Amino acid sequence: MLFRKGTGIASSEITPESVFNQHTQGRRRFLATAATLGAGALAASRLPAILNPQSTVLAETQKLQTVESKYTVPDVQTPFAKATTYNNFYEFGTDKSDPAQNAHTLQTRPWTVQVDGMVAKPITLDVDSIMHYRPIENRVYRHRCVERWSMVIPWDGYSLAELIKFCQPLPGAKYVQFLSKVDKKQMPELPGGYDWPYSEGLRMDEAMNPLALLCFGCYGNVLPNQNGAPIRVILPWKYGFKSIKSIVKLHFTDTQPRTLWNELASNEYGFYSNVNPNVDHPRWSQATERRIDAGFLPRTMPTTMFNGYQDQVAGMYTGMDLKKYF
Ligand SMILES: Nc1nc2c(c(=O)[nH]1)N[C@H]1C(S)=C(S)[C@@H](COP(=O)(O)O)O[C@H]1N2
Ligand SMILES: [Mo]
Repeated sequence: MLFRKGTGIASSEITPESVFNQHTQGRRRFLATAATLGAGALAASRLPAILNPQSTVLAETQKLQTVESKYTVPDVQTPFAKATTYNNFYEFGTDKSDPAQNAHTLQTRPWTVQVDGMVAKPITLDVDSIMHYRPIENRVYRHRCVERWSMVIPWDGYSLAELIKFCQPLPGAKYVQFLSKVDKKQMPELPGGYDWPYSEGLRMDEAMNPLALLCFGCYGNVLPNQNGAPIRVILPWKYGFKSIKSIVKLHFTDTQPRTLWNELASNEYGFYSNVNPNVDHPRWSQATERRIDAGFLPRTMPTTMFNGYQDQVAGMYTGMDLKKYF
């Protein structure tokens, strides 16, 4: 079976070899994927620039086996071609079109995620063992960038809470910090002026909320590099920058962790950054958004509180002044 319950990542000090031996199926799929990517690169070079890079050439072997999710919204979806060519992934350049052009240099295997800080047992996990730990749900989520555009994307993963429970944070752990990969060799466009690696953080109750998705794919396939392969989080009630890509570390702590954007401009990017039409960004209103979906032209629509996820998340913030804790 692809999906192992319970003990899936329990046996882990984890080298790629030992994981592949435990997860024969995963190993076969990985080898097949690696082979296909080589062929895909050739095919992609014959496609028009807008369809580049190889992520648009999706082979059967890159498909994820997913189950239905109760968290799906009914909105019209953003086409794959738009969700994979209009990205923010500054490690590969600051223009929206840069990641699709440049992120092919990211090496997504072997890949490990280090878990440390206030946990019962610090551990390093192989990304394939994490991916096979729980059934993968296909969740269509609203995705709202602080820059006022929004998309509706089917993401594939399972609740971050499952991994956190596995990690056994100590009772005193109040926050979890995430760090992205940084490697100048794989990221020749890495811009100066930022305190790399990309970092983000969540309060523990936010991280444990079932809407917080640990994400391995989109549109039923493994994540294209430009969307944060091989592992990222998706937090649909927060502005997009909280949804950190290409994660290599989870750090549990009792103090609010640093985050890249918060440190760079704390007046513009708060720690919480919940979608809130009533609290403007200092340089623009957040009351509306430009929805990029299947339509020929983007549509402007009102932004809703918590991006429309009030029922699931508002309770975590009762009594908090959301203008102060923006
Ligand atoms: N490591 C990393 N993660 C990141 C970013 C980034 O630049 N680097 N950009 C963020 C921002 S601003 C947004 S809007 C989303 C975009 O995700 P998408 O390109 O998959 O739509 O990723 C977030 N995660
Ligand atoms: Mo963003």
